[in-house]
Amino acid sequence: MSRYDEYFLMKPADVIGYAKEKLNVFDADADLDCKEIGDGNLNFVFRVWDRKSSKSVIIKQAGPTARISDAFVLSTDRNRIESEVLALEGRLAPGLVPAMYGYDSVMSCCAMEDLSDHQIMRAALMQHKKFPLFADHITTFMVNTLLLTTDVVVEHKQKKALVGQYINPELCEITEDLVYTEPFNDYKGRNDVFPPNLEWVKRELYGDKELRLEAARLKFEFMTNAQALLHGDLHTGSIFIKADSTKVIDPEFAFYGPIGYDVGNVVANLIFAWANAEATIANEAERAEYTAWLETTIVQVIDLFRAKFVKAWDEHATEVFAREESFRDWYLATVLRDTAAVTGLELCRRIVGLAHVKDITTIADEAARLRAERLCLTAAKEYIKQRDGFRTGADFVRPFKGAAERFAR
Ligand code: SR1
Ligand code: MG
Repeated sequence: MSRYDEYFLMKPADVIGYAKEKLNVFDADADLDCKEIGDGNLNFVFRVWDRKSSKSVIIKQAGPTARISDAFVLSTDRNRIESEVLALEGRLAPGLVPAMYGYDSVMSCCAMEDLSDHQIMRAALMQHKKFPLFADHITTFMVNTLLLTTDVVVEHKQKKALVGQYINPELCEITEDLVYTEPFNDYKGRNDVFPPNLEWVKRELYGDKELRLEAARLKFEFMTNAQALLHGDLHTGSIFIKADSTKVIDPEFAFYGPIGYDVGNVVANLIFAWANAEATIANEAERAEYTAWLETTIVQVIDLFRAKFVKAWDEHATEVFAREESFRDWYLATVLRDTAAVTGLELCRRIVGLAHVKDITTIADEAARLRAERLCLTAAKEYIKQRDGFRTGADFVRPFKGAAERFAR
């Protein structure tokens, strides 16, 4: 009998015992310490380290409700999904996710590589750090994990089995509500709008009938287009980074959905970094340099994604129609259309919805925050409504730069 034979929510002392008993990571005489370091909305993340050696490990445990609010009652099966998807992503995109050491279905926890030498990307961008390799790394991650799990590449019965393996109803419901519905009607009354912006949001989002209709269409595409195995929450808080390394973490929202959901999340969160830099860097030359780097990065994310997608398609496609003239280009155009739409949805939901981003909430000056929010939301509407017109990286930069010009500083 072990005290870990029945599920309970662990505290740091329990995690030390767990690491000693269940993991094959530390020496028998290890002197372990542990700290809870999670800052996400759902789970508990523990770092365990040996004071005697340099060994350390991360243990992530799922609780029965979301950390952000007990109102979200969630199956702890999300930890299985996260563990299995991280292992699969590690095979499809080697070096771009943490190494997995194991998954425990009783304790709903998993053990993985400690990435303490990296930094959460959102925090690094808010410190105005540049990562010249990021666009290359993240586009390899996206093309390999997304295109290589579609019907274009995977045998269709096997792909349907994967769809079943990664059915993720509760976490999908969170996205359906928080991303695709509430920003446009606040129907659950849980939006959290910056008070000085409330009337503007009511008019420009809730009051825009055309926008609501587009959100409804996109919501139904999200729920029914089982295109690829998504990460499902690919924002800059789900990425650990350092100069020469990018590691994607936290795929607990994974399920089979539209590819553009992941790509759009990356683009939108780079735009949040841009809006933060634009609002907070006082020195004009520094501001221009850093925002220009972010713009270049967005251009590269889209253009490298396109180029790698085409190359991987030509190398790996097995579907009989994959080489039908123009089919590949039509398919990629639909992915870029969805990417534009999700860029807009993510911009909206992080500003008016329940789950915010620090890039915006930490802008201390009220007028500057108001302007940052409005320029993001104005661009968001263009990404959603004009989504058919987005093809190149340059297309993706135009809406927020244009909106910034329209709102005087
Ligand atoms: C209730 S969870 C709120 C948000 O946190 C996660 O990271 C996802 O982005 C989700 O939408
Ligand atoms: Mg997360």
